[in-house]
Amino acid sequence: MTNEKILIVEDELLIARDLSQKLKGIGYQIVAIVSSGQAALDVIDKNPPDLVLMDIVIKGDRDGIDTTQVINEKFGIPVIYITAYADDATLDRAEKSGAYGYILKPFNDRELHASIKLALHKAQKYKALEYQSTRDALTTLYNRHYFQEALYQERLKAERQSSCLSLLMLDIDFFKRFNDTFGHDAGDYVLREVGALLKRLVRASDIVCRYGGEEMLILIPNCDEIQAEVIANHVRAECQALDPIYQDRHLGQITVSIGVATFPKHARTETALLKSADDALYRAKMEGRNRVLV
Ligand code: GH3
Ligand code: MG
Ligand code: MG
Ligand code: MG
Ligand code: MG
Repeated sequence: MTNEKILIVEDELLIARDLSQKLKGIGYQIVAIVSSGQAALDVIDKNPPDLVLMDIVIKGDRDGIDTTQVINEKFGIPVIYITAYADDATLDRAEKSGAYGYILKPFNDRELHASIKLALHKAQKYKALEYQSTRDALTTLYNRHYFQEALYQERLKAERQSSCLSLLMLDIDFFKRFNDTFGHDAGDYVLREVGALLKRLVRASDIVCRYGGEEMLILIPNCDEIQAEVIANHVRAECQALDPIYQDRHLGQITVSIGVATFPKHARTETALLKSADDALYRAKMEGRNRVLV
């Protein structure tokens, strides 16, 4: 049984009902039947389906292709067109909209079923690839590549909204000791534990990344340097409280040093912000580690 959720966008009620019956018969759940682009976006926002079947000529000022473009950009949910239109101009627009398929009415049941299965499979694969390409494999934190893009976007947003954006650069103190004393696997375990702790401590809008070997970044939107220093000290204290145990051995305390920098107070570009946090981290190390400096 499949049980994936499908949204039907179709302005001809008889066709929509017939389609809905067919799909239920094969084992899919129908999230809703709607007849306009706006209604489709509203449903997706509240109860995202796994797939959308999209008529091209529908009610409202957005047609199926424009709606698909929005779904593709904002939600990344696969869309298959169900339409009677196969003229060149329509096909050309459809091709550029990021859809996963194009089925002509009247439907052939087997073709419909096959297209849905292929699209769902492709979407799942795409999602897995997207996850892999944005994450660090050891800690599952975001990777450096993803972070660069996020930093750019968040800096633009902060500029637009005249808000602050804080960056915490964290480095585990004497990390080499864990490797040297307990082995590389124990060192890996420490990295995963610290990564998991950071994820637990931050809000959903914050971005945590593994920047290098034992260096991690936390990007906090709407946060000035005073709040950032408080958060950084909380992170530092929680790391120290971890007491990691690996293969029945206490690995000892983890302490970290953290450098803090805030946009726009300390720097106005991504590069300068990273440099400013790195400088503060360097000073924290020089002044004895296990501390936060701004
Ligand atoms: P400091 O307080 O100055 O930061 O000292 P440190 O020992 O933490 O710093 P250093 O940069 O000298 O050592 C970092 C070590 O991290 C060196 C490298 O072998 C190790 N490392 C980097 N990536 C990984 C990893 O993925 N797993 C493990 N186990 N070790 C790693
Ligand atoms: Mg129609
Ligand atoms: Mg180092
Ligand atoms: Mg270190
Ligand atoms: Mg380091």
